[in-house]
Amino acid sequence: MKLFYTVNSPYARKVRIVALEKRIQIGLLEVVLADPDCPVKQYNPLGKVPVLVLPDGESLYDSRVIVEYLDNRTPLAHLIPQDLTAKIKVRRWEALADGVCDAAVSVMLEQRKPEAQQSSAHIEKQFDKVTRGLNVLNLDLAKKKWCVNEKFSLADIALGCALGYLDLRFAHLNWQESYPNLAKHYNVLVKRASFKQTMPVA
Ligand SMILES: N[C@@H](CCC(=O)N[C@@H](CS)C(=O)NCC(=O)O)C(=O)O
Repeated sequence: MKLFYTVNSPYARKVRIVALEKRIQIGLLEVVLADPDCPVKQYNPLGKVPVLVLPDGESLYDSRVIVEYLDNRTPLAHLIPQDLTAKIKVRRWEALADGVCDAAVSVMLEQRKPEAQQSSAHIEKQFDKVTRGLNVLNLDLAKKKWCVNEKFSLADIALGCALGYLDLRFAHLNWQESYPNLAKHYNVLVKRASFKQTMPVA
């Protein structure tokens, strides 16, 4: 199995952390999406990372499909609960954490445009999503040790990847100050080997 990824993609990081936590060996193929010869389009018509290519040549995307596939490859330490109620809770955390990333990525891309072409209305709308998302994540986490059912899961991984991405791209937001529950949880997550090994690179 090989994974097309970029070092700073929070979605690809989520997949890499799941593979590390589950001790599943995957070959990592770093790509540059802006490169006209970037091979990702051959495997994912949407041209996005992550893409997991299976030994039989089939390719899997997006990150949510890949993590479900990996989690079911081995019974070791399930990161997505088998019980439906718990599973839906975990996947909702993931949806919100990924959604915060979607909005943050959108701001980052807008801010990379020449200043005259940037839309401040677009940036404000996307930042509102980030803020509302963080608010809900912080309230839902409250003082709990883990996001769902007192057990480390994909919910914690997705949340950690979203927070790591905000640190990378928008350090000035200083989200740790406004969202103390998230800050405490993030400090625990970043001590895990899987998080350390996949830290984004400024
Ligand atoms: N929903 C997708 C999002 C993937 C995504 O947006 N990846 C970004 C990198 S962070 C990308 O490949 N962007 C290239 C593009 O949109 O053309 C997932 O969870 O895998």
